[in-house]
Amino acid sequence: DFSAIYGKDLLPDRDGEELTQGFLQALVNILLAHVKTTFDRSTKVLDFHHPHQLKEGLEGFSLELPEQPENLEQLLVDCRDTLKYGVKTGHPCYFNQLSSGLDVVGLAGEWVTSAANTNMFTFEISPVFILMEEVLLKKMREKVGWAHEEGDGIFCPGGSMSNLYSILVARHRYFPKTKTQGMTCAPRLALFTSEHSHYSIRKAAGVLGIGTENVFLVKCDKRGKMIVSDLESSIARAKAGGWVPFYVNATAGTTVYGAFDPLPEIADVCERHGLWMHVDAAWGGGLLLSRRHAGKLRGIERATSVTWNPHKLMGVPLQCSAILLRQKGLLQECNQLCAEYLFQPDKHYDVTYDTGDKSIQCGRHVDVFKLWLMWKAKGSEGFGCQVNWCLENAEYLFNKLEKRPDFELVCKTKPEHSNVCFWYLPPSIRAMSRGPQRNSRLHEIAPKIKAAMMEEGMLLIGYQPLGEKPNFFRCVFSNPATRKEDVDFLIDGIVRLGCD
Ligand code: ABU
Repeated sequence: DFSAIYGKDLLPDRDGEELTQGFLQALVNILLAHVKTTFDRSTKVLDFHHPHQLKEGLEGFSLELPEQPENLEQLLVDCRDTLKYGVKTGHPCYFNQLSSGLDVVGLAGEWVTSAANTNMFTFEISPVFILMEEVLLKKMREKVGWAHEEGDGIFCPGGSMSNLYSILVARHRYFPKTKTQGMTCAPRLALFTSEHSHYSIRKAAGVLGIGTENVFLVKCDKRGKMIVSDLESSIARAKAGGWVPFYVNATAGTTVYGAFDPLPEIADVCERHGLWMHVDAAWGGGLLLSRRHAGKLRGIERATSVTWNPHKLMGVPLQCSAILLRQKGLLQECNQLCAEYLFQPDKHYDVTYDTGDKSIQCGRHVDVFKLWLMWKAKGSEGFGCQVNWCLENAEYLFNKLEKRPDFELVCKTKPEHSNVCFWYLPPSIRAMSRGPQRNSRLHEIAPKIKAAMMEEGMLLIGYQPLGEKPNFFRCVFSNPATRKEDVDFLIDGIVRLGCD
């Protein structure tokens, strides 16, 4: 019982050792219970409460901060309740986001990282983690197909940041004076990305002062793949209009459809026009570890930079994202500012390992250890099997839905990734003929089912509209805990909640 014990009684308090051990063991018990229930199919994915309900406080769980310290018993209750009212993203029936699952070794890695509580800016304070980052970046570049080049890269907070790095470094490569003089010394730059690509490309153009209006959105075919002839004509249109094209983003695994852009053809275009070719493989990068599926990224080896998120398909705990560069030195040159208080050149060790100045951040979280530990635990082969399993689940769902009259697939062809997009058609919709009226009714179905799903809590799946298409469900598989029985449960759940 910790009701008479306070934070000040723990280490470094002189007599705090035993209490610290007791408190942390009690916490570990809470965490273990969370891990166990995460994989328990009879438990809910979420215990939904509206924001105002959580803010008002629930059964002794208050978000308000006190003036006086609270005892450790209360803190343990708060830890338990924080997990209770959160979402179990590792639950086998959590299909909501590209990142899901709860890898136990990855979790152990995260705990070790938190206990180490250090920063990635210098070798001086992160000797082991800095070298692990080097090892991981090299391994990932090898998987991309750059084994024989020196290359570079950095782990950063998420795919959007990785994509931002790619544009920043590309601009530096062609217009290095922008580092010191800003956009006044650059022409009107144009960059190209498909209409199905991630919004982070446009966001980065805004952040970097290039401007979102200078991002040309290239058309996609009905499977969501970039149409290369439209890329060619967009480049020609930009040049004719006075823009200077410098960068093309190709996507390997689009966010909604999971489509792969035709990388070899895009590489040909980039070569012909002397453009930087980036591949956003945030979602698709994991396929490089699968012998069965790696061929879907053929052509990635011709890219100049690659975004790859191990926290997505590889199931590494959030967050873990890398930007990989084919050419060494550019990242440093682009971002280095040599702050004397951190990056002293006269340290007694090889200061090229003070890699923090390559980053646009100062402080940088250690995101590498959990990935390194998981790679040790699984090997590349194990990651490959995990990826295959996720794609088998997607194929199972696709095959089931294809045969059912109460569901309609958005893409009729077998999924290349683990995304399966579909509409549920309740009887009232099935009775309607196709057209705008049916579409506007159909648009309301997925949000209604999702609302009921959240209130009930047994499943979670996302939906969105896309272009002219009314709201449809997107099921994504990245959780190795998910089995065929969970896919069946998903289908039955949607029918149960949506049938009119
Ligand atoms: N790029 C963020 C992924 C969003 C999602 O999980 O759908």
